[in-house]
Amino acid sequence: MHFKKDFVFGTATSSYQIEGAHNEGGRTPSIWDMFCDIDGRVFEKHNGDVACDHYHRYEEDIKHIKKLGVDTYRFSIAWPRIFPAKGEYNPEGMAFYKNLALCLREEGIKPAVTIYHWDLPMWAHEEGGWVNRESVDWFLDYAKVCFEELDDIVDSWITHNEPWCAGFLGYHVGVHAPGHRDMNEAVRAVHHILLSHGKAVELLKREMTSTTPIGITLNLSPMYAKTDSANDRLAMNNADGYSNRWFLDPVFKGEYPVDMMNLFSKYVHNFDFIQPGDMETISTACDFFGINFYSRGIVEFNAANDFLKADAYSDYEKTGMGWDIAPNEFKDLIRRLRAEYTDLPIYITENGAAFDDVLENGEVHDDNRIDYVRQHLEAVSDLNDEGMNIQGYYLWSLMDNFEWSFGYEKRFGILYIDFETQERIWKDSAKWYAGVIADHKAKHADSVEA
Ligand code: IFM
Repeated sequence: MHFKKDFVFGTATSSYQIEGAHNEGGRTPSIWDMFCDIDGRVFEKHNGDVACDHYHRYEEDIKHIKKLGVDTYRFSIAWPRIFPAKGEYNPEGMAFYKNLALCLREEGIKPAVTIYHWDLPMWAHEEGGWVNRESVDWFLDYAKVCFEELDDIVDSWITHNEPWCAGFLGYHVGVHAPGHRDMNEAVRAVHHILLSHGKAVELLKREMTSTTPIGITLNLSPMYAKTDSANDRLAMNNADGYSNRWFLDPVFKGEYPVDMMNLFSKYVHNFDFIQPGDMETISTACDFFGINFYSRGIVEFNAANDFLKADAYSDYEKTGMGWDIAPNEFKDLIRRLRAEYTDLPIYITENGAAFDDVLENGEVHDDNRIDYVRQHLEAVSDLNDEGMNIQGYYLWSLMDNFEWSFGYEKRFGILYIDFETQERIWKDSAKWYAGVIADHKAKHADSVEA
């Protein structure tokens, strides 16, 4: 594999998954604190109260990031640290992220900042959360103060991480906070999340005339039909609509896919929450497009399912999450995005894998993770040879962390966390990734060409 000189290597985390300090610095609870507290929602009732204690150990963590040699580090801001109550700005919360960004910069690491990675403040949830259109204004107040305070020390902004999870997993499937199971709510929540994205882009670029690049990150899974039958192809189309097109079409084409509106209309009796001008706002031009890729989907027809689809058996090798390892399908996805949606520079804002790591004599030999990342980096390299313009890659994740409803049971990190002692231990994958980056830099050290 080979990359142009200015290709950026990074690693990523998110606030609730690593910070801990749940009741310090003025922070109030988010929907995830509430969700973790409900019996049966999160593996062994784990929560983010302490997590990786990154809030107190961020300086140590930056040393690890520096040692990896990455160009950039992606983290998210916890909304309840910034607005612990409605309309109440908390400078102490902002100070944490300012320090973090400044320390990263001092080490020559570019901060890539996600504004929303799922920790909605409880005060917002109590007023209807994302289902309430006012959430767009609350988000804008929050984004505005982030831009005002941090724009000069941030290298790129991501408005939202994976609206599919925040919207559909949170309000339709119910396996993420707030744990609702209501399609009507989910479709409205997604709309308001996307609208808040568009408005934040307008705010930064038009009103504040900032030149800092801004984009959105979608998690996308290419879908395949189990067989070529008309039924399975229908299932594939619906799965693709639910996971991918419901987000891609509004962001890049300014419209929701009509076939999916039709399908959703069994639960969503009117679409009057889509107000004049909304779709133009949602499709406001961004500077880049962030993609989180983990796996593909393979589906078959199932008449008993609301959307006429069900996951089908696949004989692919799997990660510890049971997800198919599918670098070729990742290539299909990127080619399709280029053909059907956008010419924007692409960043892979997350890619990585959980495996059942074993810590033995202070070492973790995670060859499976190395293979996974290598295969996807090779795919990026091949795609760029085809002219796909992928400008960077963020490995998920810097360290083992709170994997949402799976708690600490699933480990995605390249640093192993001993959650008893908070010791950070380099897995083989971290050493390998550092080597890939060092080789890349050495290769380009003297070259002037891109
Ligand atoms: O841990 C998550 C992350 O928060 C969002 N993208 C997927 C990761 C792995 O499930």
